[in-house]
Amino acid sequence: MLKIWGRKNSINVQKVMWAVAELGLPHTRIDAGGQFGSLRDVEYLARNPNALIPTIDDGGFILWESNAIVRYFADKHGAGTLWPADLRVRADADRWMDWQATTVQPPMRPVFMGLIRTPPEKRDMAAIEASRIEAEGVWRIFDAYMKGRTFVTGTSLTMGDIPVGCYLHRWYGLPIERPKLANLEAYYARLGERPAFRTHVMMPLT
Ligand SMILES: N[C@@H](CCC(=O)N[C@@H](CS)C(=O)NCC(=O)O)C(=O)O
Repeated sequence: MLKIWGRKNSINVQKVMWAVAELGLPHTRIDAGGQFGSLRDVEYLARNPNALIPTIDDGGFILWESNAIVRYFADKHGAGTLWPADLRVRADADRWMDWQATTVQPPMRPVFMGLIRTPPEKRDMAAIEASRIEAEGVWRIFDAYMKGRTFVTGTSLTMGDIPVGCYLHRWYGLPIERPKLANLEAYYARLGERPAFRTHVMMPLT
């Protein structure tokens, strides 16, 4: 049985759980990280020397890095759905997954950590606002791209939607000022129609 280590409220675990639910894969999830600890246990470090979640064990094959795990499941179980058959569509999906990791995550992290995981008296509001402005610029790029599109690569959900979709929930869940971006909002609402997204991603930010 597929094993997944990681607490439910971790955005990187949410990517994996959303993919697993879209694909209907039997699995066991083991709470780890955050209040559950155990990431520095010898057994966990042997699986993932970064002491981070998520990590999976698929029949003895150990993998970490959330986007790599989503790609692995998509390739293994999602031919023609999460894993587009066409090379160029797949490259497009892949591109937006890398874009989340390299472009969305850096400005989003300080806003999330500052407002959700830092007590009010310890917040650096100027730094949080600078990152919020930067994140807004990044979401404007995606809003423009999504004009006329249903999902990231076209008319159906692929692996390319998963990382960016998780971060979009975070963007809309943060107690911040946001511009009205119609394509982004419509896309977020569309993701919210999916049971797998609602169950594994659409939870309060903690
Ligand atoms: N690039 C890694 C980042 C993993 C990561 O930063 N995980 C965070 C949770 S989102 C973590 O393990 N934090 C320590 C903890 O939860 O105790 C990935 O995408 O899997």
